Amino acid sequence: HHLTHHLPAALKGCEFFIEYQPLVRMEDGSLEGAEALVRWSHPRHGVLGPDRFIPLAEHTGLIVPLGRWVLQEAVRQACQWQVRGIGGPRPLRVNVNLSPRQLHHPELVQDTVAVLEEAGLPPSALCLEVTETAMIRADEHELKPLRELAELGVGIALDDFGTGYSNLANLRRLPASTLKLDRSFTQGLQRDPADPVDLKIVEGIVSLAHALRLSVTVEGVETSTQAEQLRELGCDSAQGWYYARPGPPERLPEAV
Ligand code: G
Ligand code: G
Ligand code: NA
Ligand code: MN
Repeated sequence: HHLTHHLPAALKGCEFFIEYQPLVRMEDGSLEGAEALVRWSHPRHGVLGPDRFIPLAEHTGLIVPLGRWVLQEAVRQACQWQVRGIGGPRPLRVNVNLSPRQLHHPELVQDTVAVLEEAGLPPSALCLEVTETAMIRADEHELKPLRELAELGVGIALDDFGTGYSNLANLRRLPASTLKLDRSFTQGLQRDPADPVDLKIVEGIVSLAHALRLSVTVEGVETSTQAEQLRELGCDSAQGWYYARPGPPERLPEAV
C-alpha cells in the first residue's frame, strides 16, 4: 500500500498535525478540555483523517513513534493553553488516543511521565483514551502501564463505550476514570420523542458508571435537544458538533 510506504517519511517531514475538539461540562457549559485528533496533510492527497492511516500505522508499528509525537505535541499544546489562561485557574485536560500497540510498548509510562514533566503539567491534565474493545482484550500485563499511569493521576477513558461487550465484573477490573459513551447512543436520542428504550439504556449506563466512580462523557452531541436530554440523564461532559467541530488549537478559546 503506497500510503503505508510513505508513513515514515511523513513523520520525519512533519506532515502530521493535530486538531482539537472541545470537551464541555454539562452542568454549566464550561470548557473542560479537548480531544487531540491527528490528521495527515498529504502532499498529493490533501488532508487525510485518522481512519485512513492509523490502521496502517498500527500494522507496521509506526503507531509507536507517531503516537509518541501526538502525545508530546498535545501536552505541549495543553501547556500553551495554561500559559494563556484558557480554561480558568484549573488547567484544561487534553485527551490523547492510544492504540493497543502502544500498550505493549515498554516505555509508555516513562515517556508519558517525561512528556508531562517537560511541559510542567500535572498528570491530571492528561487523559488517555483506549477503546473499550482494546481494554477488554488486554490482559493484566497490558493493563499494568495504564494502572501505573492512573495511580499517578493520569485520566484513563474507555473510548467508544457500548460498542464492545463489557460486563460489570470487567469494568471493575479496568483502571478507567471516564467512560466515553459511543455516538450511536446519542443518535438514538435524536428522534422526537426520543426512543424510551434508548433513554433507559443511557440512564442505566450512567448510573452503573457513577456507582463505579467513573465520569461519563458523551460523544457525538449534534443538537441542543440531545445535549439537554443527556444532561438530565446525568452525563458529566459532552463532545460533538453542537459545541464545536475539531479545529486548530487557536480556535479552542472561542469554542464554547
Ligand atoms: O474525528 P476523527 O475522524 O478525527 O477520528 C476518527 C478516529 O481516529 C477516532 O475515533 C480516534 O479514536 C482516532 N484517532 C484520532 N487521533 C488518533 C491518534 O492520535 N491515535 C490513535 N491511535 N487514534 C486516533
Ligand atoms: O475517538 P473517536 O472515534 O470517538 O473520535 C471522534 C470521531 O467522531 C471523529 O471522527 C470526529 O470527527 C467525530 N465526531 C465528533 N463529533 C461528532 C458529532 O457530533 N457527530 C458526528 N457524526 N461525528 C462526530
Ligand atoms: Na477517541
Ligand atoms: Mn470515541
